[in-house]
Amino acid sequence: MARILFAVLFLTGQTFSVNICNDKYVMFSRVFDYHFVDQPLTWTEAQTYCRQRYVDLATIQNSEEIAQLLNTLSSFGHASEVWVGLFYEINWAWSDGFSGSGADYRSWKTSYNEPNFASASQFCVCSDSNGKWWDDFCGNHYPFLCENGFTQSEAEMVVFKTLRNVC
Ligand SMILES: [Ca+2]
Repeated sequence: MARILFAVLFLTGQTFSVNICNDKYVMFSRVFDYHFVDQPLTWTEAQTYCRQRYVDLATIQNSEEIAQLLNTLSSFGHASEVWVGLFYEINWAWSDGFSGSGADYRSWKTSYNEPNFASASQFCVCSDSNGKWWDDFCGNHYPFLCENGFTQSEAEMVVFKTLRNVC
């Protein structure tokens, strides 16, 4: 069982570690794909939609996932902005709570001086069809990108349940 799980988790390149039986296990996390939802909603409404039907709004942790995002959007012929899971609340954070390797990856649209917290009230993040991000008003309505699969915490729980009888 554990071997199968590790094989599945190995499909991504990102790691996290868990401590079980006084041993430290380095795990591969976040097996997922993106789902484009062509329905303009506020960021919070989009978050609720993704959590009800998939896992959460999309987390993006490296340039390969930017490429995956762009492939998803182009496959739908979508060439404008979408909400992703990044938001600001004291610090930047991902909607799914992901905090592992790559959680601090950013693809800001620096040519527009983003993020600029315009009007001191832009706390939710859009990506354009080139994979560049900016902060925007959370109450704006945009299509959005959900993710489906294991989040880090879910993967940790599966690994823990799999290994705890080994001790
Ligand atoms: Ca902005």
